[in-house]
Amino acid sequence: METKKKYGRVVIVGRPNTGKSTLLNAIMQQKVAITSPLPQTTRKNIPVVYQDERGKLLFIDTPGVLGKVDDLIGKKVNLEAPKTLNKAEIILCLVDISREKSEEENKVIGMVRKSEAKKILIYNKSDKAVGSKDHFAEYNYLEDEFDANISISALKEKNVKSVINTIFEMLPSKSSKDLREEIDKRQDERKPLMSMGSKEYIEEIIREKTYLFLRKEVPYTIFVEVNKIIDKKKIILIEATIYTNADRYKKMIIGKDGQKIKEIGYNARKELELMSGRKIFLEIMVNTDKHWMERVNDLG
Ligand SMILES: Nc1nc2c(ncn2[C@@H]2O[C@H](COP(=O)(O)OP(=O)(O)OP(=O)(O)O)[C@@H](O)[C@H]2O)c(=O)[nH]1
Ligand SMILES: [Mg+2]
Repeated sequence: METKKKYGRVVIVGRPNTGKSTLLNAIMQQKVAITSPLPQTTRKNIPVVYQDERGKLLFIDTPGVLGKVDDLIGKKVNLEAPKTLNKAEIILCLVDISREKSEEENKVIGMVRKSEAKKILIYNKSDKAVGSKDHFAEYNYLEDEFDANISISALKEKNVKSVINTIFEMLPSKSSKDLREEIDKRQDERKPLMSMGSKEYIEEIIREKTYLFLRKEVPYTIFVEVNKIIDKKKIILIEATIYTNADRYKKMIIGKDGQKIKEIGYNARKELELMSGRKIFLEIMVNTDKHWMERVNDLG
């Protein structure tokens, strides 16, 4: 007799920087989303299908929900997570137990509360918060509201398997035909997000490295576009542009004697070469475009 496979949509939410994308990468055992210590590194919802012998899960990584946003991009990004919540069978609500709970967690918890999905409270960064430095106690009151709670380290890949196990245990053994079709279709149409053929992949890697090397305010002002990918036999030539909305930011991205952009380019190239096993020549230009935030619909 054929055993029934389980299907489910699992949305990952939390305030910025709680480790949502790190967790998704750990679940998938490959980099499907960029990560950084800065808030709203993820700018749009990222759907990825996980599959094992038990069934298929459509994970959706969402941008962290900010309490207050002033700029246009922040506002757009903040609308992404709420779009997904009514489409979930299960919600993973991530909190960072190495830092104090704040109004931002309350905002996320308020959103999660409204959903009828099953809910798992995930205490992340357990590696960082030991003994008196952890903030578990601030969430204790929520445990009754959630269907499960799990303490993990997404970065050290500790207890990530028990997240997957709990999800499969929670899902009903029967799923609707629509749900199965939706997830199967997603799996078919989605090439690995992170593949060299993907313009989006290269753009995201360059954005990640820019976040890594620049001061806090600059990253929010940037948008990366790959202009050309030319596959020569021995080398792949890539031309990309980092757009920012003010000349002073452009100066910071380029750095003194071009030092910053060199660092960004070097690190992006190294990672792309590692992933593709190919030699890469990467040229990055930096341009000011005051209106990119209004122009851009796809936040990729
Ligand atoms: N020590 C520790 N650091 C972690 C852990 N998980 C994530 N981080 C770090 O926390 C930072 C934020 O991780 P992300 O995965 O980008 O966080 P996010 O929730 O996706 O953030 P946004 O996309 O901005 O909402 C990165 O520097 C990660 O390396 C963890 O379990 N332990
Ligand atoms: Mg993220």
